[in-house]
Amino acid sequence: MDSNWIGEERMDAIDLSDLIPSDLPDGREIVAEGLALGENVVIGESLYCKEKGVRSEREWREIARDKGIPCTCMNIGLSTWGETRDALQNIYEDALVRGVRPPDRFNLIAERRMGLPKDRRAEAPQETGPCLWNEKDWWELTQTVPIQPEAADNMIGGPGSLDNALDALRVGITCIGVLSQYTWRWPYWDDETSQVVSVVKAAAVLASKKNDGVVFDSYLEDGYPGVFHDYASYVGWAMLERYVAEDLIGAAYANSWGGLTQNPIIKSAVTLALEAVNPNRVPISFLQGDTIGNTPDFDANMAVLVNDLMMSKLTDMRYRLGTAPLAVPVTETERIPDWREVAQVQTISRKCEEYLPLIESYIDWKKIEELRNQLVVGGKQFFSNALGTMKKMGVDIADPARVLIVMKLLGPEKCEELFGVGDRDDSYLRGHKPVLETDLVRQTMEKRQAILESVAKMNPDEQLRDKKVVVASTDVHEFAKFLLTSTLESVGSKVIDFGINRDPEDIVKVALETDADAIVITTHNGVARSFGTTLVHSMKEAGLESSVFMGGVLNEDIEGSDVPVDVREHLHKIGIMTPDTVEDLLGELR
Ligand code: B12
Repeated sequence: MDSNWIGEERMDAIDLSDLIPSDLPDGREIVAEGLALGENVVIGESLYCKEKGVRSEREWREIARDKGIPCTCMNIGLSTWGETRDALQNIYEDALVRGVRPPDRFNLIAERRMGLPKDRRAEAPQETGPCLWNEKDWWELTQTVPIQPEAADNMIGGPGSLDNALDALRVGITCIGVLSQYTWRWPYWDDETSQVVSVVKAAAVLASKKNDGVVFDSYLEDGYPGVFHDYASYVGWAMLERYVAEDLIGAAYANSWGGLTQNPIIKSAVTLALEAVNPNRVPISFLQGDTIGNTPDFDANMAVLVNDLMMSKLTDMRYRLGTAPLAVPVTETERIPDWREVAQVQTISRKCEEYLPLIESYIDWKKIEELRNQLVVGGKQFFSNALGTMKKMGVDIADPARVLIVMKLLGPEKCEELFGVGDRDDSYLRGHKPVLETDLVRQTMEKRQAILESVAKMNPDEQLRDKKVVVASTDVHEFAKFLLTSTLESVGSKVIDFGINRDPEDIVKVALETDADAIVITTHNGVARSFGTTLVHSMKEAGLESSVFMGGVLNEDIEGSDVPVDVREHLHKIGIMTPDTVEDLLGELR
């Protein structure tokens, strides 16, 4: 065994304290500033809290938990806030007409620009989702219908975190996220220090309102867990986030998770493991429904939906978690769902509740608890590996800003390689045999195998060998990029993997530097048209003539449509090719 092993972990000469930017202020001072700022904030009253007679969503969840009242959640975010507001109204009225309880809460899936400081939003590239532009928009979040909002995507995590935390509290939103998104990069924003400072300060504002029931939420898969290979690492990561949010900043921290897991039994075990490392029992904000089991057959997706919902609800009921399962519309795999599609699955979700008492006592929970226990042991080990290593390497682990930035700059692969648990085994990508392999990684590896086999049958010829290809993702979605790079490598192309969250101008720079034959872009966030246009424009300016391919979700918000529309025709007009599959890409690359 070489001398670089720390416990079971290999350090490969990384010094974690070297990752800390020299301009990062003391995190404790940032917390003090945030706490002081929070003192002056008056929390508004939402229609939901008013109706329930509580001061915060958390207060109601604890009541619901004690009394066994099931809660539900939905994601919503159409092209503009106005359309989203009208959809909320429609969903609420639809539930009343159908005679089911309306949803308890919604996650506002705001557009990525909301993650930037207020004064930078108007000039930033538009993606899919609503932006809140003024005080009226914010107030309407809590005053349109008695469904409690979570200020979720792009609220806390980016450089605009502080602005959003203050606005959300003022209008009566008492659950605000998403801590894990601090690992994201926002378009044209590379100042890590100011981003982390804003997150820590916003978290401290929430900490100042902890006794009023305010909760700091984190949807785990938006951060590193979304690409971890082992569910034990999920649990360890959640412990790390909780350590920063609760122990170092003083906020009440909640997790939410679930979208990238298809197996309902595994989902139940992981949920219970997350609850077992939640000493203050802040209710898990929501359990996201499965988003990876769905296919283009929307009818078949009903089975995915109901299996997922039933097991989440049964787990919630049996263990009194006080969480809110989130029903995923059956069309979600293809597009942002409209209000009818959201209302449809909300009704199904409420109807499922009627079957819970009939089934619950027949389930062998012992097996699930055994799995939970293994994940808890693994998660605790991951947590202690991470903190122990940071401490040993001179990182001040009592400073929330330092702990966060080290974890961020380390990156998810290294993070799991170094701190991950499970027996050491180099035949696994991260160097450990996972305690429990994640569903998405398993699925992606199966897809990869299938593509590689079909490509091998195509007899890839000399023309593909030695082609220089830059591959990049415009956003956080990285599994397609992994499939693209591994397929291109398998046919001998020289791949320049430019990573995720890339701006068009930077891609052009790299293509020029490497004299690339082709640029291959994977994109999902509904920016395909503007991204492609800027890319082609930058290429022209730079005199670059590489061929360009795009794939993934090729749509964008267009005036007059409340959901993004297909933009392939436009891309073709400006010379961008859009092969349907990775195999087709090889054909067109030749
Ligand atoms: C996993 C996932 C995530 C994970 C990503 C984890 C990660 N580290 O990669 C998380 C939870 C972080 C996430 C976040 C978001 N997501 Co998401 N996500 C998905 C999901 C469920 C699966 C995508 C995936 O990885 N599939 C597996 C890969 C292997 O398949 P694939 O991407 O489809 O790629 C295949 C083909 O498309 C093709 N392909 C892909 N690219 C290319 C390129 C070329 C050149 C070629 C030839 C082929 C090709 O080849 C692949 C193999 O077959 C989809 C919904 C779905 N079920 O598809 C939504 C989805 C893509 N996400 C969506 C959105 C909106 C977001 C967010 C913006 C939401 C938000 N506001 O916060 C954020 C992104 C924020 C950011 N900073 O970028 C939307 C996009 C909607 C749209 N444009 O209409 C989708 C469709 C869900 C939805 N309906 O709302 N997401």
